[in-house]
Parts: sequence; structure tokens; C-alpha cells
Amino acid sequence: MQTATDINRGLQRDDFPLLGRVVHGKPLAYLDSAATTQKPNAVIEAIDAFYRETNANVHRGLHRLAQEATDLYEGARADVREHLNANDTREIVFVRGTTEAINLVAQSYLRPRATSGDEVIVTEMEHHANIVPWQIVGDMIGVRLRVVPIDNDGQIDLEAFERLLNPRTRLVAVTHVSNVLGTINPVKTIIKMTRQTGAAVLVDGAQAVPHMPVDLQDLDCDFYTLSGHKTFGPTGIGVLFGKAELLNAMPPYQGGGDMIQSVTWEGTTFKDAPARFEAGTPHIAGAVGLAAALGYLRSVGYEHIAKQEQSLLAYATARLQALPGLRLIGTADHKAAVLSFVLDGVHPHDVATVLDAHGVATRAGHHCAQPLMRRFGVPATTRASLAFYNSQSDLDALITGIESAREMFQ
Ligand code: 7TS
Repeated sequence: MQTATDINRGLQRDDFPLLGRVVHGKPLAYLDSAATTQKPNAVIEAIDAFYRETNANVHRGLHRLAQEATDLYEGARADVREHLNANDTREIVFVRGTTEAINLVAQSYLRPRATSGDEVIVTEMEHHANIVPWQIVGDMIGVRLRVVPIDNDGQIDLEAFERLLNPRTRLVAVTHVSNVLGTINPVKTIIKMTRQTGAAVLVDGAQAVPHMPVDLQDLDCDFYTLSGHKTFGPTGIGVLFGKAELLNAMPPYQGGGDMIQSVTWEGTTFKDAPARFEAGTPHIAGAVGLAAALGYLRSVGYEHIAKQEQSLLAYATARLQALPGLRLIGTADHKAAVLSFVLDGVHPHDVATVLDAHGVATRAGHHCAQPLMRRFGVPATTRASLAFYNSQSDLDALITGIESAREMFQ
């Protein structure tokens, strides 16, 4: 159960050794979890134990360690399936992260199917990872990007979306949670609306899985992505979920070892998914660490996580809105604990630099969402992005730092 102490201290904060660091002589206030999350002991220990006790390659050795490593790697896949409530373990492809997952879908799903004049629908709030891969393939075959507008609070205009859907729509690609605005999008509605057409739906879940339970059978999207490092797991590992019938009908994205049935000089036949999309030695320790992270998240409990983060979000929103000259970008009714803002007369990078001197880690810039910055008429924002381990004192340090930036620059 959450208590008032959790908000003061941060939920399970002691599980995260790095959060005890001192930066510039100040206790670290880590408010950059949308860029990457810190790692709990459970994850660090799982990776450490893998390299100390089990390390071997997977799927190809008959010796004991190779079998154990394969069991751990495939066990991690089963854990991911369970965590996301996907139908089948074969629908879980390990990739480097969301970026690679979306590129895979662009190259292996869109490229072979689309013809000139087809359309891909995205929204104005997408990360570049959910824009550029469609443009790269689109430019090769003449596929057009159509963009769903958002309102001034950062919420998708569903009526405009409905008007954009048409028989030329091949794919709808939408973020579950915005990395800049925090908006939690009505993806179930978007998926249902898309189902009225023949188009497929990809949901970018990079910023969702760290904060909320995701039920893929309930959502019924065709593709879903996550990044391990944003979900309290290691960098270099992520997941592409794809419906089995779609994955098995898609050509491989990369060729190499462990993904073939047979290779001759005349040609090659491929294994079914997920192996056909996992050429070469995978990030075995990464998968093990990711499974540990998801298990850890379940042990903390998404109900407690949501309660903690929503309390912190409410507190931070009220404190920020009380600061004169501060404009919050992203004020949706339904949002995750991400606070982007601009301060009159002070460049967002200067704000972040002053904050750093106070031990407060934020990100400043366009957050890989340049079209979104243009939509709000700003070149950049400063962004504080939270996780359940944050505390009210992290947010107090943020406010103190912003006030000091204003004194220095205004
Ligand atoms: N999609 C969203 C919504 C994201 O926030 C990010 C990364 C990506 C895709 C790409 O994920 P990757 O793991 O493949 O890099 N977002 C951020 C961010 O907000 N700050 O740093 C990275």
C-alpha cells in the first residue's frame, strides 16, 4: 500500500542504487526517466548472474551452459508474452528497442505490400522513430504520410483521424504515451476505428509499459513495441510484438545465422517467427535483464506505480503552474508523469544546465519530436519525466532550480 511516506521518499527507491548518488554536491534528483530509466538491483543482479554463471550462446550448443542460456533466453520471451498478455510466445521478437522494431515493420511489412499512392497515418505527437522509418520506405515507393492533428492540450483529434482513414490507408502508427506531452492516447478506440478499414495498426509502447499494464489481446493491435531501457531493463534490448500470421507472412529484415531452415547456393528458406527476425547472436543478457525488469515491475504493482506517479504529477503540475512565466506543454486530461515546459526569456538548455548544477537531471531539446515542437511554436522544451521512484523532494529541487534559472537569466 502506498503511504504519504512514499510520496516524500519515492516508491521502492532503495531498490535503485544509482539514485543514492550525489551530483555537483547535491543529492541526485533523476527526472529523465523518459530518456532512460534507472535499474533496480533485481535487474543488475540478473545480468551479473548471467555472465558469472551461465554465459553461452543460444540455440546452437549441446553443452550444459548453452542449454541453460537458451532456457533463460526463451524463458525471457515467455515472461514478455505473459507481461503483455500476448497470445503466443512466437509473437514476441527480441530487437534492439522501439527504433529497430518500427524499422523492421517498415521494411518487412510496409515495403513489400505498399504501392504508390498508399498512405500511412501517424499523429502530430510522434517520436522521430515513428516518423522517419515510414518516410524512408515511403520515399522508395511513393507512400504518403498523413498526420492526425492534436489540440492545444496535446490530445488527438479523433474526428480528424476518422476523416483521414480511407481505402488507401495501409497502416496507422500511433504512440501509446507521448514522450514530450505525457498524453495517454485512446489507442483502443484508434485500433477499433482502424479495424473498420483494411489497415494494420502499430502502437509505439516505449513510454507506456513503464507506467501502465498493457493487455495485447484486449487491445488487438497488429504490432506493439517496447524498449527495455525505458522499462527499468538494460539498453540494447526491446520487443516487437506482431500477430503470428502477419510475422510469418513477412520477409526477414536481416539475414544470417539462426534464422534459416536451409541454405544452398540456389537460395535460402527461413524459420518461422520469431527466429526469422533474430539473425545472429542476440542480446541474451539483455533479454534476461528485461525479464527481470518486467518481473520487478509486477512485484511493485502497476496500481501502486500509477498512484505514486499520479500523486507526483498532480503536485508537480500545481507547483509549475504557479511559477510566473512558465508554460506547460502537454496538459491532457489523461496523462503520464511527463512535464515539458518553457520559461519566458530563458532558453530551455539554460534551464536544464542550471538544474544540473542543482543535481536535477532533466532533458532539454526537441526530444526527437521536431514536428511537435513546431506544432506548439517552440524550438525546444525542458522536460522532467518521472518514474515511481521519484519523490516530492526531487520535485522541490526542480522548482528551486527553475527559480534560480529565472533569477540568473531573466
Ligand atoms: N518512441 C517513443 C515514444 C520514445 O519516447 C522513444 C525514445 C522511442 C520511440 C525510441 O526508443 P529507443 O529505445 O529505440 O531509442 N524517447 C526518448 C526520449 O524521450 N528521450 O530520449 C529518448
